[in-house]
Order: sequence, then C-alpha cells, then structure tokens
Amino acid sequence: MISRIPENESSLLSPVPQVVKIHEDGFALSPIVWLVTGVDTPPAALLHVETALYHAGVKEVEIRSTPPEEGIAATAMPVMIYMGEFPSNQAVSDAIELLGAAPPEGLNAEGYVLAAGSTASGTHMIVLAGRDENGTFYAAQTFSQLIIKKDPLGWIPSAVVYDWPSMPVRGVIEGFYGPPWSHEERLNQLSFYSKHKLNAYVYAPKDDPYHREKWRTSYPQDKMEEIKQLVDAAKRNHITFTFAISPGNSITFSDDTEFQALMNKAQAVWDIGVRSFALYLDDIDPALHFPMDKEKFGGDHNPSAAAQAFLLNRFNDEFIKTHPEAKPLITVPTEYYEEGTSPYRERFAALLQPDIIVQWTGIGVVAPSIRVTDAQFIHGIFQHPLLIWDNYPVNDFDRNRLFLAPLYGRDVELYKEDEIIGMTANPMNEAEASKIPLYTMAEYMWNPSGYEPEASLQKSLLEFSGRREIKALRLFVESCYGSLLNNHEEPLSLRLEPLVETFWDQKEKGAVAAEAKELLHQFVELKNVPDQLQQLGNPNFLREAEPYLHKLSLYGAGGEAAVQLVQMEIEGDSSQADIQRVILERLVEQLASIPQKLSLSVLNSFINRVLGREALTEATKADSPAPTIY
Ligand code: LTM
Repeated sequence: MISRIPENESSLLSPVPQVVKIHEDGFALSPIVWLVTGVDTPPAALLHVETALYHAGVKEVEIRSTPPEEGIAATAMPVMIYMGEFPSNQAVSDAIELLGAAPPEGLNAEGYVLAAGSTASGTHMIVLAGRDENGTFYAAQTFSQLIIKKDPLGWIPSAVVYDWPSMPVRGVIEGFYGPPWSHEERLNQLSFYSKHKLNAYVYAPKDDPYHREKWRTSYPQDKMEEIKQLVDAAKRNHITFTFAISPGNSITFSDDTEFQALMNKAQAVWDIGVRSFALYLDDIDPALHFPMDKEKFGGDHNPSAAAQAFLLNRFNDEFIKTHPEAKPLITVPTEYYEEGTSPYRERFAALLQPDIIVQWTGIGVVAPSIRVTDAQFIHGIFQHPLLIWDNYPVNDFDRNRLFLAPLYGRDVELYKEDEIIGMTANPMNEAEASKIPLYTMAEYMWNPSGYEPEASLQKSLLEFSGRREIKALRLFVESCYGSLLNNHEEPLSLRLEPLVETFWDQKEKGAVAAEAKELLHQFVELKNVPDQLQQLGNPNFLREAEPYLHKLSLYGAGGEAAVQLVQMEIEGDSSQADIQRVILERLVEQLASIPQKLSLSVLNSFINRVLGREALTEATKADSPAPTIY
C-alpha cells in the first residue's frame, strides 16, 4: 500500500519532492550503521548523513569504500547506506536494484533518488543516489527529514523519492538598500539555504560601499577574509556564490583605466575562489556624462544601451572567457521592471552577447504577480536567458514593515519556460525574519507544482519555531502579512471583523457579555504574543521583531481596554469608565508613537470607534498600507 505515513511527518519533507512514495512499513536504525561511499560522495553530504544518524541515536557509523562481502546473514547485518552518483557508482546502482526501485533514468541536473526498504534477503538498506554532486547532497538533506524520532533509535519508513528541481537556479540576492547583513548572518543564511535546496547566493548589498560607490577600491584585508569565508561556506553548502559589482553610477564605460579597475576588482575575488560574477546597472541615471563616452556612443540609436552593452561584452570577453571555470556573466539592465519595450531595451538586447544572463523583476519593481505571459513577452524583448530578481520579501522601501507572508502570485508554470533559468529572492534587511518567507520561496523554486502558500507557511513556522509557541508565532506572522503580492491581506483583521461586528450589534441592544468574552480572549492572546515568543530561544529574531511585537502587544492591550470600557458604559459605571477612557487614550498615544506598521486595521478602527473618534489617529495612518517603492 502506498501512503504518506505518518501523514504529519512525511508531509513535512521540504521542499516538497516531485515524486514520493512512503509505505507503512519500515525499520529502526541499528546502533552501528555501515555507510558505503565512493569518490563521488560529497563530503558535506556525508557529514550531513553522519550527523543525522548520530542525532537519531546511532552509536557508530562505519564508513566503507566497498559493499560487504556476500554471505553475511541478514540478521547479522546492520542498516546499510549507499551514497554516491547514479549511474556511475556501481555499488549505488546495484543497491537501487536490490531494493526493487526503478532506476532514476533521466533525472534533471541536481536530481536524486532516495530509496529505503528491505532487500529480498532481509537487509535494511538506504540508497542516496544523486544525478550529480548536488543531487547526492540533496538526497542527504531529504534523508535527514525522513528519519522519525524514536527512542532509542530513529525509524526509517520504507520509501522511494524521485526528486529534482524545477528551476535550475534557485537562491537569494542580498540586493537591498540599507544596513547590509552581518558576516555571521550571511554564514547562517548559507546553512539555511542548503537545507532548503537553494543553490545560489548573490552578494550585492547596495550599501556595501565597495559594491557600488567605491567599486574601484579593493576590499580591505579583513573584509576580503570575510568574503573568502563566505565563498568557502557557499562551496561547502553546494551554493554558487556570485560576486556582484554595481559600477553604473560613476564608471566611464569606454575608459581602459576604468575597465582595468573592474578587472582588478574581479581578479581579487577570483583569487579567493569566486567563480560567478554579476555587473549590475539598476537604479542609475542611464544618461552618459563623460565626454569620452558621449564621443564613443553618442551616435548610437540608444547611447546608454550601447555603452552598457559594450562594458558587459568586454568584461565577458576579457574576464569571464579568459577564466575557464567562470560561470556565465549575470547583469540587470537599467530598465528591469517596465511593462513594455523601449529603444533602450531593444538596443541593449541586440548588442548584448547572447550568453549573458539578464535579471528581471517581473512587471513592477515589486511585482504583485509574475505570469507566464509576462515572461514570454519580456523574453521576446530581451532575448537572453532570464533570471527572475524577485523583490520579495525585501522591505528596504518601507523600513517600518516586515513581510512575513508566504510567496504569492508566481505562476506555477514559469519554470516550464526555457528562457526562465530561475529565481533569486531579494530579502529583508532583517535576516532572521526573512527565513520565514524564504522557506516558502525555496519550496516554490524547487517544485512550483507542489507549492501551496499556506501549507508552506505552516511548515516554515514549524521549522522556525522548533514547534514551540507555534500559535503565538502565527499570530505575529499574520500581523506582518500584507504586501503587494497578496493585495495587503490582513488575515487577523478578517478573523476579528465578524466578532467586532456582532459586538457592535449586541451593543445596540444594550448587552455584549458573550461577545465581549470572545473578543477579550482574542485580544489577550495578542497581548501575550511577545512573552510567548521569548520561548523560541531566537534572540536575533526577537531583536529584529521587537518594535513590531511591542506594537502588537499594545494593540492587544488596547483592544482589551476598549472592550472593558464599553462594558463599563453599558453597566452605567461612569466613574470607572472615565478612568478606563484615560487608560485607553494613553495606549492609543503609545501606539501612535511606534512607526512600525502591522496588518491590523480592524483593531485601529475598533479602538477609535470605542473612543468615539471619527478621525484616524496617528496609529491608524501609520497602519494603512501605502508603500513607496524605489
Ligand atoms: O530591484 C532591483 C533590480 N533593484 C533595486 C533593489 O536593489 C531594491 O532592493 C528593490 C526594492 O526596493 N528595488 C530596486 O529597484
């Protein structure tokens, strides 16, 4: 029988595999496990499997380079694990056959098969077979998610997983304005990405001076050392580290000295292991300012496109193509979000060498939706491989909001367009909080057909919270939910609105007892969210979320005080009501003094109505969604 058993565990596999069959039977791990590896077993994959086994109670993992000799009785055999590439690794291929799993013919790059079960002779066996190194690494990630915790030894369900990524490039671009992430945050992000099968990180923080303003200047020694550590960590985590430079604000496109400065900058990071490069031209004045450029490109149909394409092609010829291991060059043009074509776009497309990858944000800087038809249309204009620069959950354009909702509005079939090679998400300045929506984006990028935003968010919250205080975390996420991608949805307001309506209806009739009780319960829950989230043991998240949590708590307290005020008025207790009104007004003042915005307009209206105010308070204005975007 094929089932997803136990439902709650197997449905937690993330990203959702393309094909999963989990059976009801399975086996416990043995105190000693034999692990057969080959030269093609990536060290990080091996380490991941060993760690997972030790966490599951295994006492000893014996690494072997050959399968055990025949003739050992199955009862004397420990659990066997085979790890390596399929089909080149013979032991792995044989093991797949012994388990009766169909061989993983035709898997996409980075695909893998994971098979677990018992052989005809009764040996408990697990095969982690990658189509390539990344595939084996991802098989290892899925294996650790499959282990069901049991005492004293973890339990492995019989299972076959055939899995591969729908999008070849899946990752994150640190491409926002404002405070860049710290070195520790970046290292921590890289581990998070590999766990979620993301394979790309683009280093492009707008406010790293050496990335844009001082693009000619080499990094000081200590910063260079940090970049090297990032490059090494990315490599260990099977992630391509792309180093980006944004020279467009000040470069003289045709000047040899300027070009040499660019080459030197790239060579310095090549020397510490960078193999992927991007030259970005977004958010610059495209007009040519230097006489040399005006002279060289001024006669072109579109001088800015000609100058930019000249620089990119020259860098492609003289750097990328002279460094044999270099990956294809990536760029973002100055017109990266507009709806239609333009002389700039057409000229840029015509002049740019065909192997240069062009990034595109969708239609709109923060695109509410990205449709297949948009991609086809834009590809028709740029005619280069397109890599989506998804401006979600970035919040540099509204530093008083957190965007914690799952990814919405990206067509399931985008990946089927050959021209779309993948997606990089531009996150929030708040690195730790970004993980909540990034989890969902990683799921979308790996397997858009299996992606369901709400289910993905629930899994994200389970992981983020370590299953502690999940209800409080959800309340917080729902209060930081609205964005352009979901039409500023406010799930909390939607839930509270009917209760508030009934409350007012009953008030008209002079009684609110039952309705007040329910509303008070809801408001007290909001008030307690910050205290409960202390249990998460995630100080970085609590620091990033602190003002938002404080405001949510004040809203809870305000709602509670408002209900109590109405009750006192109904009961005719005017002296208590006067005191209560003062308490509520103070809370409103405190709320108005906090600039951070929440998706909680219903509470604003409720409190104001209780106070008999028609006009919006400061807090209400602050909480209306009106983002200005760079
Ligand atoms: O989106 C692009 C290509 N460039 C910038 C980003 O650096 C910035 O983070 C986002 C959001 O404000 N908008 C941009 O235009």
